[in-house]
Amino acid sequence: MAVRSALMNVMAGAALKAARGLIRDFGEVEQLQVSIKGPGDFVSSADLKAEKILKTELAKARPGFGFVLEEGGISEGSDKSHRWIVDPLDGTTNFLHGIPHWAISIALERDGEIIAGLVYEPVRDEAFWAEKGIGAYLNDRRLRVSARRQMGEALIGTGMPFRDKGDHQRYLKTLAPVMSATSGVRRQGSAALDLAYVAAGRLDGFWEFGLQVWDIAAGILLVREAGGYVTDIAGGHTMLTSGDVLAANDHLHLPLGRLLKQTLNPGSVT
Ligand code: 2AM
Ligand code: CA
Repeated sequence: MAVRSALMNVMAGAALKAARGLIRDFGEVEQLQVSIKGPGDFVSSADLKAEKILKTELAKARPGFGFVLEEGGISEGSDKSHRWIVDPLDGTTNFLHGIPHWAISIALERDGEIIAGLVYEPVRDEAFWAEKGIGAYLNDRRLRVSARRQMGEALIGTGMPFRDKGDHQRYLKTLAPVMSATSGVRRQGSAALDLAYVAAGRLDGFWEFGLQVWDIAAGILLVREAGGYVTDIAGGHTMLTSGDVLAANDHLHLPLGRLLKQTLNPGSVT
């Protein structure tokens, strides 16, 4: 049985409290699908309420720490080494449409390094958590990335740009070769959960461009602590600034990276 640190207990406690409100609101969202106004404003307020609970609970337990909040932005704390990176509702579009695939993501950064991460999926009550040097867990079970070695057997997650966001042509270039090379591509709508699923071995890899730090900070630690690799698409370490992410198990990170690099930059890979 995994023994959570005091810190992880604080993170899990905050997530559980925020999740109770989100679950209640998610129940309402279904009813609102058929209303003329739709659930849009209702979901924005659910998101804000959850963020407020998370901020209050985390600040109560560790008063000096700073925050990077999806909705509330950056606030500095008296303790300059620590800050919480929080996405109160990752997968908002799913939530809005009544699709039960969304999560709360909380990461703790110490001196620029992520040392703890939690991605909590309230509908299935799945807490994916990791602490640096300690490992990754799903509830009480130790996680390990999948052992698949063949691209042809791999199931790969992704996130697509939408509306006027991101470079659609660049993304589409990367989609075609992954579709051909693998056993399937999934676009599930929550980057935090996609990374948690790579850590849990449900997905063998994942790539997306232009994500925000709160989408990925906890998930990156989860994948690494589960024995996987996370880089940007070129194999570098700019994920938290560029938002470009390539995560995979230890066998498939290299071939998947090659495939993506080759299509974006033909001639770059020998
Ligand atoms: P969010 O739900 O916190 O906004 C998936 O591609 C990622 O993009 C998610 O982590 C999601 O985070 C973000 N995203 C923002 N708006 C989106 C949209 N309209 N459709 C899909 N993903 C969106
Ligand atoms: Ca998000």
